Amino acid sequence: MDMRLLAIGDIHGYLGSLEALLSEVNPTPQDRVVFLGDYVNKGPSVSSTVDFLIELSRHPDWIFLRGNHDQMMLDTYHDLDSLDAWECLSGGNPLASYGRGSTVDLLTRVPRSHWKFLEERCLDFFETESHIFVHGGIRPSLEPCQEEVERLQSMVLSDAMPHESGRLVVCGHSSQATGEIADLGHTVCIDTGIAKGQFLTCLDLEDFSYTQASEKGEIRKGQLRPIGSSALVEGRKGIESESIG
Ligand SMILES: [Mn+2]
Repeated sequence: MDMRLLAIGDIHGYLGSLEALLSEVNPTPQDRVVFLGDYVNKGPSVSSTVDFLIELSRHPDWIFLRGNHDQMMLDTYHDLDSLDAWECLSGGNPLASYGRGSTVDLLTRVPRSHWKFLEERCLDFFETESHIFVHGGIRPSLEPCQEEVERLQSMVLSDAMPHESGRLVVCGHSSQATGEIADLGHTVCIDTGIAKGQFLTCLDLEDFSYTQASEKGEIRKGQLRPIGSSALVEGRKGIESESIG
């Protein structure tokens, strides 16, 4: 089998869904897997999710992006001024899976390996000749390395425009309450709302097949675009048809 290019959406501490998804997709070390970020907050198993991701990060070519929730956790670690905003964003005690106590107390219980993973192993973006991977979004005229980190992490899908490079932008962050992938032609959002009772998604960017797992580990599969679609050509078609008028 050829190497696959796979993207996985916002996990938010739903380890069971991630395990179910990976056992179905069964990525090999030859596949390139891009995790789009937001590993923490909301879900039941944040701590064990990060442990699991650290294990996966031994694959040297697998990519882990840093989402805005992951960034808030790091920000709070470095400066407690971010605490209120982080707790508000998480909708509760974001570190409940690390033990009992206040968020401030639990910050000291987060293993060093978790901070190291979030800080050093995670990236703000990843790009190929045909794709740009970000957690949130990117402005159309900027290369990813030129874009502000805050925008890469937090831009919303409703602000997405066709990237001037013609590359397909693959993002998470803007959770789709329907559980369906949002395909704008030029941008594909695969945050399919696992934290809202929907699905965690893995999209294969070579053939546009996808696999989803629910919180209970139920699997469903589908085809986002016809087999044989090219990211670059389809993206450009999208740009032409959308820029009219
Ligand atoms: Mn996010």
